[in-house]
Amino acid sequence: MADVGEISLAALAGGEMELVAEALSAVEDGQVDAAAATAIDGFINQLPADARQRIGITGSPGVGKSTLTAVLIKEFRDRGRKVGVLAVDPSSVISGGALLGDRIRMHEHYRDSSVFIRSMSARGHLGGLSVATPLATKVLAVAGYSPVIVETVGVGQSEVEVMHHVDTTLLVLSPGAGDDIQSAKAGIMEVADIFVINKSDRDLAGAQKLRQEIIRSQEISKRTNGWVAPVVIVSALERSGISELLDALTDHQQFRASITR
Ligand SMILES: Nc1nc2c(ncn2[C@@H]2O[C@H](COP(=O)(O)OP(=O)(O)OP(=O)(O)O)[C@@H](O)[C@H]2O)c(=O)[nH]1
Ligand SMILES: [Mg+2]
Repeated sequence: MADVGEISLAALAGGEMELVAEALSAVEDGQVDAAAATAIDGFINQLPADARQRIGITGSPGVGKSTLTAVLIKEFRDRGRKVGVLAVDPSSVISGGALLGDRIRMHEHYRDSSVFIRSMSARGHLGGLSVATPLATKVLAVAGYSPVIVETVGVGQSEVEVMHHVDTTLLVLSPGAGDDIQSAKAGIMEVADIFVINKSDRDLAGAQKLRQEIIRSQEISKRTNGWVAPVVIVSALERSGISELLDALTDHQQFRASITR
């Protein structure tokens, strides 16, 4: 079987954290050739759908992506799942203070070997993070992590690109702060499978108003595949609305399964 860097797929499937870390470094350094990538795809395609679920989380800086990620980690851990997290910052090659802060925030899961958190950089990778990240999500899937949550920083073009390689994209918004749909960057609204309006604890009326705006814009531009992205109001801080969000994730997963069958 092909290797990821120095590591065989069989060893990687054993899920040992040190091997996973090493394999991810090989991905970042561009050491995974086409044959290995094909072998990884072959391995993953045998897995049942819920053993290779990938969730993307995007949205403006400070909107609450990392807080929400931490909440989702806990929910999936409670369900006995192994959770992988990739924090991706396409704008900087060196992972900066923000990502470090995220790691500390997710610290309650640090000693839990069933949670693997990694800040991604595209060190030597030709094609950058939009190539390295999808491969990294697959490496985590081989190692038994599902879901793999990909959090991006910001909502630029490379984030949109990264989100094309996950199964379900959450676009996190918050009421006020000029974060209405008019100011959302082109392309990002289209990529959302689920809209998450966070920080509703601060402004519930604003959150409801934003939900109406999104629903109205969806009536104007319908998706070609028939999926109408639900709009879920949450507070990651107070952990409210989370079961609705998990229901929406399940619905979208089932929808995907029904159209690819
Ligand atoms: N009131 C309130 N504050 C929140 C909520 N979710 C997150 N915050 C706060 O918003 C700030 C930013 O949260 P993060 O989770 O770091 O946001 P982020 O989107 O990951 O930020 P970047 O990674 O820097 O783009 C923190 O101070 C959080 O405590 C929420 O539901 N309600
Ligand atoms: Mg963050």
